[in-house]
Amino acid sequence: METSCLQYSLTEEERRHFNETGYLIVENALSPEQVEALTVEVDRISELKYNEGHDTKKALFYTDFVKDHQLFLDLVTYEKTLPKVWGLLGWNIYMYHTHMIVTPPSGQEQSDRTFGWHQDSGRVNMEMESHPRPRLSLKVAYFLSDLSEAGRGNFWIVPNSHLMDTMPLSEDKIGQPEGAIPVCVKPGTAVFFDRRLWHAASTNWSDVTRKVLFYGYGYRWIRRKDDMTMDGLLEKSDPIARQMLGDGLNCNGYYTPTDGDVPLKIWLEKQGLTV
Ligand SMILES: O=C(O)CCC(=O)C(=O)O
Repeated sequence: METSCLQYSLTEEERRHFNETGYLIVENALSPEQVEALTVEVDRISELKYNEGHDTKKALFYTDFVKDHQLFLDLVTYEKTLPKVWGLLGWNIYMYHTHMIVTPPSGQEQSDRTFGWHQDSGRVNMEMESHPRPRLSLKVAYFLSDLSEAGRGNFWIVPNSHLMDTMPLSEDKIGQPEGAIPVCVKPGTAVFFDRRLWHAASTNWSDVTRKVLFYGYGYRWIRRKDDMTMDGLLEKSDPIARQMLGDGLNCNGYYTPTDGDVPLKIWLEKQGLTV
């Protein structure tokens, strides 16, 4: 990690916004060149999946993509976003899950059918006894296609809903919850969201294919949510990237880390920072 990343540290205003609303939008997190190069790789992978028989009208949900290209690996410790992640969660973190979503035009008539509203982490929400539910993790979504208009399969959220354990939805499955909004952003925007924020994927009624990369970060004692392939990646990664990929000295170190488990902590200390 280069110290130049510290210019992108979480500001107090960003912390306040994230804590209060459950999300944070960072425009121009990726340059147009990065967006273009990442899009080439996303298109290559989508093409492979379509050739393997994936329905070209249905959203492609592809996990564990970091192994598929250096550009994806580079984003794991991206200087414009990782400092904000550790600013929110602290240093005992790793990347527990990634998924790429490509949402082609659905060809469907626009409708008001209720989307699939949820908080992340599945059974955690039923089995963890506390109110409000604990934050535990967040995702950074990098938008590669132009979602500045609604109706393009936008990511939908209910701002300020992250401390709510339930979300009232209509029984007839028509309409979205009160306060719900489509996140309308330009290519290159990164959207950080608390796992507890009520959110949903939506139908793409436009003729623009939606392309997004999601990187999930959480505490090191949380299990990974997909294969999170590390083979071949650890060898070419620096110590902080290895921590983010899930490396460590032993299992006890997930709970009670020693310095060798958490190079990020050591690096921050060297910079005179405690998070
Ligand atoms: O595709 C989307 O916009 C929603 C993604 C989502 O629900 C998730 O990451 O949990």
